[in-house]
Amino acid sequence: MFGWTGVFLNVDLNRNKAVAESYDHSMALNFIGGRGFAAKILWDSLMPGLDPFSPENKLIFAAGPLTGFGLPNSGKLVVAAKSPLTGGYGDGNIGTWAAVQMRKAGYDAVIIEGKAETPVVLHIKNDVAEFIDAKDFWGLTSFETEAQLKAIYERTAGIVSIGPAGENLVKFATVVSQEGRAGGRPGMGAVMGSKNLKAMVFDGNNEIPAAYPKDMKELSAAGYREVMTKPNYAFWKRQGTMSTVEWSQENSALPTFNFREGVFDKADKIGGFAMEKIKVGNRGCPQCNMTCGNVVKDSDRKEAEIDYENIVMLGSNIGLGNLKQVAALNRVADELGLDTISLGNVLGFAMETSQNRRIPEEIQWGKFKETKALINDIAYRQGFGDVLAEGVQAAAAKIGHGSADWAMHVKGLEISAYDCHAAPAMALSYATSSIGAHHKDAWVISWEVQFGRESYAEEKINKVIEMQRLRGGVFESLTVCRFPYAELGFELEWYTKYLHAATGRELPFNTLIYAADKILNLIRAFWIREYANNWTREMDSPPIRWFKEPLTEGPLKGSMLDPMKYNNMLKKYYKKRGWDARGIPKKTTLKKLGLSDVAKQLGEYVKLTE
Ligand code: PTT
Ligand code: SF4
Repeated sequence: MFGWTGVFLNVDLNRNKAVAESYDHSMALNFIGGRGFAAKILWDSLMPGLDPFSPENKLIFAAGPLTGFGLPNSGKLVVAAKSPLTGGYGDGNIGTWAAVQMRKAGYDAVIIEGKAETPVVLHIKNDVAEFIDAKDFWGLTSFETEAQLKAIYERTAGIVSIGPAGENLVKFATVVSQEGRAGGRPGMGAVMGSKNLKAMVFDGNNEIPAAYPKDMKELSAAGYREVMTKPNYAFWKRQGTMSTVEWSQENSALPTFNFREGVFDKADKIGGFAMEKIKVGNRGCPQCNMTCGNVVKDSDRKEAEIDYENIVMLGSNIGLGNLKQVAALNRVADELGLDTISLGNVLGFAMETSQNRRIPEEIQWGKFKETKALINDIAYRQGFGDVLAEGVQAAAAKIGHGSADWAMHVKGLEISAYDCHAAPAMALSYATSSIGAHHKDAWVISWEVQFGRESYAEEKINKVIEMQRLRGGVFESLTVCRFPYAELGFELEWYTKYLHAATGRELPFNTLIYAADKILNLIRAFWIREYANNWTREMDSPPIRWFKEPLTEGPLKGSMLDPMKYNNMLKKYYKKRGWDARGIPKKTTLKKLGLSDVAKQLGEYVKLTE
C-alpha cells in the first residue's frame, strides 16, 4: 500500500505493551485517515455506555495519507476518544511534529487503551515503544513537560502532552504541543490524564512509502510556491486569524458578555491591528509557510501565541478589553492544557450567574487577576473551579435556578466564537456538528453574511451540508490544514494530485465526499448508540438564548433566531441527510453508504426507519 503505512500501533497501558498491527486496504480506502479511522475504531471497539474515563476508552492519534511527506500544511493529526464532556464522539485537530514523526515511525495511528498504574511517558521510536516513569513530570505544565522531554530526546522528536487540567480530569482539557498548538476540545486531554499518560514522544526515521516520490517532491515545492502567490498571503502572515475580530465586530457576530451581544465596545483593542502593535513573531505547525500563530509579549512579559477564537472567548466574551492580558490568559490556558473556547464559555457563564445572583461567589466581568486565579482553580479543581471544570452544561445543571438559559453549548460542548442571534445557518452548523458546538465542520457565517442573514432558505441547508462534508469529512480525514483552501483560496485539485502521487490511486473529490458522508454518518451512529432512547431532536438545537433574548446593541439590534423557522430548517436538513424525523440515519441511508453492518447494530439500540 502506498501513501498509508498500513500499520496501527496498539498500546495497552495496563500491561505496558505495544503491538504493531497491519490493517486492511479497505479500511484505508473507506475511511481515509484521521477522523475516519478514529470513528471506525471507536465504533467497532467501544462498548456503548462506557465511562469515558474508564481504561477501556481508546485514545486515538490518527494521521492521514498525506501526513509526513513534507507537503504544505500537512503536519497535523486528529486526536479522538469518547468524550467525557459530551458522552459522544470527540476529537480535535492539532498541528505538531508528533504527526510527522508518528508517520515516520511507521504508524498511521496509535491507539491507546488501559491505564498505567503510575504516570508514564510513552516514547515511540520506530518499532520500539518505551514506557517511562513520569513521576517527575506529573504536575508540570505542558510547556515545562515538553521542554524537559526535548532536553532528553532527539531534537527532531515530536511531543504531545497534557498539563495539570488533563491530570485533574477537567472535562475540557486538551492535548498540547509546541507551546501553542492544542487539540481535542471535548476533553481529549482529560482522557489522556485518566490513563495516567503524561506525554508521548514520537521519533521516526523510516521512509513513508509514496507511489511517485519524484512527483511528490515536485508537487510539494509547487504547492508551497502556489500558496505564496495567493493575494491574501501577505496579510495572512501579518494577522492570521486575528483579523476576524474586526470582521465579527462589523457583522455583530463577536461573542460578547457570554454571547448576550454581538458587538464589544473594546473590540478594536483586541483586534488584528492592535495585535500587530505588540507582535514579536510568527509560529506555526510543521511543514507550513503560512505560520498563522501570532506571537506577542503578554502582560506577564511572556510569549503567547494567539488566535481569533482564543482572544475573543477570553476577551470580549468575558468583558476583558486589554489584549496583553487576554494573551496572558491564553498562554496560561495552554500551559495548564485547558481548551480556550470552553474556558471562555465557562468563565462567561460564571460571571453572568454571579451577576444574576444565582451563586454566592462574586465573579465579575473583565477582571484580569481574579479571572486568572479562577482559571487556576478550574485546572486544579479547587473551590468553585471544580463545578466549572465539568463544563457549562453540567455546571448549569448543578447550580439550577434557571442558569441553563445562559449555558452556551450544544450536546455539552461549548459554542465557539461566533454569535448566532442573526445567523441561522451558522446556528444549524453548530447544532449538527459532529462533536457538539464547534465551527470546524461548517464555518458558513461569512458566506451567510453575504447571502442574507435573515433568510432560512434551502441554500443555507445545502451550504451547511456541503461544508460538513468537505471540512468535517475530507479535511479531517486527510488531517491536512484547511486554511490554505478556506482562507487563501488554494484550489482543492491540489489534494487530488497529492493523493495520486502519494497513494498511486485516482481519488477524485466525489470519492472523498462519499467517504466523508460515510464517516459523518458513522459518527452520527456513534452518538445515537450512546444516547439510544434518550436521543431527541432537541440535541440538534442551538442554545435557547439565541431564540429568547434579542441583541440589544449594534447594527442588528433586535435580532434573534426564530424557533419555528429553525425547526423547519432542521427538518429539511434531516431529510437531505437521509435521516428520520428524530435525526437518526435511516437504514437505506446507511446501506447506501456501505454501512449495513452499522445499521444492524444500531437497530439493537433504537428502532430504525426504513
Ligand atoms: C480547535 C480550537 C480552535 S479553532 C482554536 S483557535 W482556531 C482554539 N485554540 C486553542 C489554543 O490555541 N489553546 C488552547 N489551550 N485551546 C484552544 N482551543 C481552541 O481549539 C489551529 C488552527 C486553527 S486556529 C484553526 S481554526 C484551524 N483548525 C483546523 C481544524 O480543525 N482542522 C483542520 N484540518 N485544519 C485546521 N486548521 C486550523 O488550525 P481543536 P492547532 Mg486546534 C493555542 O484543536 O480541538 O480541533 O479545536 O489545532 O494546531 O492549534 O491549529 O481560530
Ligand atoms: Fe498550522 Fe496555521 Fe499553517 Fe494551518 S496555516 S498549518 S494552522 S500554522
